[in-house]
Amino acid sequence: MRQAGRYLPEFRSIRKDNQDFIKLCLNTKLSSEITLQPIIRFNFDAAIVFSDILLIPHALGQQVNFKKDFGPELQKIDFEIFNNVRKEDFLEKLNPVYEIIKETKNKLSIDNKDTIGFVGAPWTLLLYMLNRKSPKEGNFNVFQKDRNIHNILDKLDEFLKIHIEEQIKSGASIIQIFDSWAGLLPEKDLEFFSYKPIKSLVDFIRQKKSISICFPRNINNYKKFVENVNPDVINIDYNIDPLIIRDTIDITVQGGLDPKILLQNKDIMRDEVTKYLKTFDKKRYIFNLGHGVLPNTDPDMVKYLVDVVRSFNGQ
Ligand code: 1CP
Repeated sequence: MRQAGRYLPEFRSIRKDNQDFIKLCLNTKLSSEITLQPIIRFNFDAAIVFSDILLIPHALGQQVNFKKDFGPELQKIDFEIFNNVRKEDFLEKLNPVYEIIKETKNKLSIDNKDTIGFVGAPWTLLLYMLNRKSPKEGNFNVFQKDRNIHNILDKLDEFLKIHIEEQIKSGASIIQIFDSWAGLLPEKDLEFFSYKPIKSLVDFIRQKKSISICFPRNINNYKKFVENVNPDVINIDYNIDPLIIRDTIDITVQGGLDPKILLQNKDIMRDEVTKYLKTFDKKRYIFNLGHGVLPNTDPDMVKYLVDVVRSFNGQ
């Protein structure tokens, strides 16, 4: 959940000198350093590789720019290029990501910590690729009938598997699948756009003897998602009541805490963190947030949060 994010001064300092975000993600030396920054500072149990879900459209020939105070901006898909991308060229473009994972794994294996690789879910990527900017302002329904949808989803399935396999080969022991915009789908479309394409990736990850964590942000029915997709771990968002999750879901649960809680004082934060830990005390639970750390978070609050989690004794 955005471990490096924008709240760490050591990240911001590198970012200031590297305005081109995609280029930074493909800079092995700097991205390896960024991946380890939060581990050095907080001693988290696992590191998520510093990269981005939008490197996939980039590697499929669609130009992506991250604009200051705006977010990602994508050029129109050129289907002449998109339909003819070769596996070798895709892997060559993304090779720095695999190098970052190898380097991270080498450094972390001494401490027995996992390296987490990740991909965006097909629906979330499709949305960015067709909407060409963040869908947070709405207006995404306009392309529900776009005739290219099947073609794009098929390509994403093929190339996301290539990307997942290479991350596993490079040393990622867990793959997290971010369906950040699953919550925008009406109930009737969840099966086609979210469950089915994610299940294909989850099955693939299992076949490769790795572990999958799914994050279908803001959906109403996590039980149905888990029944349909069958991932190893489900990461919940902060809008869902953890008690409902505890009582309806049997697989390992991760996350949930609202990142805004880290903007409160330490006492409030300790109570909220403890609420999650107590709720899942008798279950398999991985503490994490319900979405990324916010840019205006004080790193000391993250440090305190780790202390609270580590010292929890079930009382
Ligand atoms: O520690 C880390 O930072 C981990 C690496 C990581 C991950 C796992 C980054 C770096 N991005 C992601 C995933 C990601 N990227 C998601 C899924 C998780 C989520 O919902 O947050 C999404 C939707 C993106 C797309 C993206 N990347 C956006 C658009 C968000 C929106 O509102 O539509 C933006 C702004 C980014 C930039 C980005 N990616 C990562 C960082 C640290 C940043 C911020 C960079 C900066 O502004 O300096």
